[in-house]
Amino acid sequence: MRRIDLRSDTVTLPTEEMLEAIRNAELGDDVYGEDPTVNQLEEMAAEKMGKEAAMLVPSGTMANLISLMANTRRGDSVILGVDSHIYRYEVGGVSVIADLLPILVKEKMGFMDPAEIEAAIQPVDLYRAPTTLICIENTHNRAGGVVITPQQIEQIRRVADEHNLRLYMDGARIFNAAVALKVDVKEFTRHVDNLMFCLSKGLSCPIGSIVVGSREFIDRARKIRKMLGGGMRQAGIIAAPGIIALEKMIDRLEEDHRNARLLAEGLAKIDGLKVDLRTVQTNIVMCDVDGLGVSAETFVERLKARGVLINSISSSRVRFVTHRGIESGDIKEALAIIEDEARKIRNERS
Ligand code: TLP
Repeated sequence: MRRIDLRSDTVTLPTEEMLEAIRNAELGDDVYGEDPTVNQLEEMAAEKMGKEAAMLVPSGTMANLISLMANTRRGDSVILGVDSHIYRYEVGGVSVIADLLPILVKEKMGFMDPAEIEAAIQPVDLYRAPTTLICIENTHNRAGGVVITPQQIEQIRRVADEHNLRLYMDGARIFNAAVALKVDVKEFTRHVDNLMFCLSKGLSCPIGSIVVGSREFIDRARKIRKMLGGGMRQAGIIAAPGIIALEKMIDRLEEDHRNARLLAEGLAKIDGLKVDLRTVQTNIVMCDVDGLGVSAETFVERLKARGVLINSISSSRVRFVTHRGIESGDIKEALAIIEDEARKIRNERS
């Protein structure tokens, strides 16, 4: 049976050109700062983001953890979205390893209201864990890949400045945001102190994320990366496909967005499924299956048996992600299977 894998853009495989670049990469020991390919990628990333320096790490989770630690001191409090990846899917590293107290703010369409952020900031007194950092996520995964616009970030920046806080962006999919709004990625990055983005999602690299910020911040981050065991040696084999990703893989994200739209519009027409089309701005589609009378887990299993792979993200919601390797033909095929399976479920239940 053919598989149509819509679980995540993390399932993308490297291109032939990437594999070739890995084979030919010039290598050195990156713990000594001597891997020329890593150095080239880090310089490119810093430049692209309009920041002084950058550092390659194995994963987005490690990038977030290191950034939390490099931006704060143990015992500080940090403002996080209640639906943020850092809070929900990173095994509590923010508390367990970074020793930070999360202060949660609800997002609406992925965006935390600046007034609510302001209200959440802990006053400086004898009793409170001082708030020193605000984290935003862009695009926002659980909100359905929605874009937090440069104007929205600017509003949060104002609150950060007024209270002398740092602003960090989990930009795992920041290029999806830039492509969706057709603006330079610096429009987003210029309002934050530092950020991370992932090479291993829509950009199709096998491994890797990059932390970007001021030279001082990255120096601190390097030390923390070493402490966490993330210092890598001939990491040029990871960096080589990263260079290709930054040069060639960004513009094609547009195609993933078109496919997500096609999928979302198709799903919205199926009886029992609900999609909020306003949230479909990039490569993620959230879909409510409540109307079918089955749980999201059951729906996922039923589709898996037909070769369509997706993830459930709550008891009633499932997530579809488009990526390189999924063509519009695959979307149409998946929609036909989903429609058929939804009809069967409805019949069984009537
Ligand atoms: N997200 C993964 C899963 O962990 C849910 C996915 O399939 O979407 N920030 C954001 C916004 C992310 O979506 C992810 C990965 C990460 C950080 C962590 O990156 P990795 O998986 O490289 O540790």
